[in-house]
Amino acid sequence: MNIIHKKSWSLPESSATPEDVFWNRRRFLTGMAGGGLALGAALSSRPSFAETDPSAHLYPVDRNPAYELDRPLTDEGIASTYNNFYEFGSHKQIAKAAQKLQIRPWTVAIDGLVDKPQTLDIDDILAKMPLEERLYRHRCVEAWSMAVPWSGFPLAELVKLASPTADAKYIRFETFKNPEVASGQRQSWYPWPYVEGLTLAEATNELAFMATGIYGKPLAKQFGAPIRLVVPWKYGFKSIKSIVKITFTDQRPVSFWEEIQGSEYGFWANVNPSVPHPRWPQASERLLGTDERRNTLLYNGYEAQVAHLYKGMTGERLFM
Ligand SMILES: Nc1nc2c(c(=O)[nH]1)N[C@H]1C(S)=C(S)[C@@H](COP(=O)(O)O)O[C@H]1N2
Ligand SMILES: [Mo]
Repeated sequence: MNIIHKKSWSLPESSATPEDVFWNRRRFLTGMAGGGLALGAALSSRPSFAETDPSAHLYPVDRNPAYELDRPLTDEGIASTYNNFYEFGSHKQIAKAAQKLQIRPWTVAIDGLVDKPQTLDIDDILAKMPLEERLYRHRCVEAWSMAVPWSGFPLAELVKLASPTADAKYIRFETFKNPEVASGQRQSWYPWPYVEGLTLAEATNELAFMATGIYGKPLAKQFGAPIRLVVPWKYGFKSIKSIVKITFTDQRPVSFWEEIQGSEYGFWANVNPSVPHPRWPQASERLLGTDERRNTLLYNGYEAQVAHLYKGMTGERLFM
């Protein structure tokens, strides 16, 4: 996403570590460390960032066949090296920097309008929740898209566990804040921490998903480990990464991008090809890792599941 306060020292995409240099360096180092025998193994596949994740044994999980794609899955190597995670830089090549994030211990606080505020350990969440795999499309407002196999559980399950009071109407999600680890958070003109929000009706829609894994493994850090939101009918910025706090509230949350530029990034941000964004026409999208463009679909193709949520809403900017 382009930022209004573009500073002269912010990196253009082209000046970041190129993917190939990055991977070659890793292979080289792996080969050195493991000696000659390890070199062959290191060359045969890209190393997984998730190698030491304590939840690795939980994956892969069974795929829920209800969610089908109309396009091939995006290549894992490509999706893992083209990320938006402004905490680690305002460009796409943040995968390496994101490895500094410590994902254990990790807790998620649940507070606000709930029967009993509580702080949950990520491994307790993983043990309690019914993990499944879902193939979803992902559409960034920058007009690129991907199709990936998430692992995780329905957000509705977490809402049930939280037991919101009758007054709760929205959920506010918050990402970690640690400028020592996340250099992007030293850029003080951004309103850290990253915040996002949903209505309770959206959060309990069947599509709203908490991802803890991807490609049959725990989430690599650049994808927002150890737990992130996935709301595939909305522009990608709604799918907040590395969540530490979930607050039930009767006030509509103001999200990170909305606070920066509310005229461009609203609360609803539902995908709609016929509502152009000031920076990007939204009629079509580039399929990440290919030369293909496709026409963008209303609600990113999830109209049947979510259109009813917005029936009769007037005076709301539903598509920005
Ligand atoms: N905390 C946090 N969450 C975030 C972002 C971010 O910068 N910080 N970027 C968002 C945007 S714009 C997109 S498109 C997706 C990208 O997810 P991916 O890198 O896993 O493809 O994450 C979203 N979640
Ligand atoms: Mo995005």
